[in-house]
Amino acid sequence: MIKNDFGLYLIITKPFFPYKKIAETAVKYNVKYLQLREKELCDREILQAASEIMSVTDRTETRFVLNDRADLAYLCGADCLHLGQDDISITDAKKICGENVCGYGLSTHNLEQVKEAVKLKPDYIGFGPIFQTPTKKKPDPVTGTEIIAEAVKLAGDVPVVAIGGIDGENITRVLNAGARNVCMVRYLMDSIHFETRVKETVEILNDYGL
Ligand code: TZP
Ligand code: MG
Repeated sequence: MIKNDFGLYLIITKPFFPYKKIAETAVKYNVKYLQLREKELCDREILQAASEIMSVTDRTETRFVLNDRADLAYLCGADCLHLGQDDISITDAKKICGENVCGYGLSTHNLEQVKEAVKLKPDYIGFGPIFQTPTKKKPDPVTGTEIIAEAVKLAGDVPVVAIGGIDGENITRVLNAGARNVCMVRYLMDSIHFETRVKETVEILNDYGL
């Protein structure tokens, strides 16, 4: 089975450091996806943040992903758009974004949703919350680590990004359970040790062949 796994997926939410610094670090460590997920910013602030991030990621291997908003993704020329189960469908998003946005990611929270999501051929799917998380306002039930391998199997060649409550302590449990791509929001964003933590996480992923 061909897999397109990539290791670390970065989501920017209320970062301790400026957006530009986060983007520079993502590019430095060759992070494939860098998502802007700011639920409390107004539209203009999101576009401003997107522009700051893309001034760094443009013409690099790091793809800029905008969360939730097809209209803003079209306007800023994001590389990808990330949609949740309650957002508009990929089909509708494509009507808004046209050729301006090349890739789509989808959130899933259980195995049934994974099965449905892969039919839409997204670039990757998010799967979780693996552990409890305060980052999401109304989180879905925790999946635990036991069903990660099944989610990965069901997804076939679509990369699965494990998300939710993952940190430097429990990441190896997630990887040992079969995850090949991980996202940690608070652990990385809400810390003065952001760059060190990215570096250490990338080293752990490297140890797993990622
Ligand atoms: N989707 C499922 S859990 C989650 C999202 C966006 C938030 C994960 O944040 P953290 O801080 O890594 O628990
Ligand atoms: Mg959403």
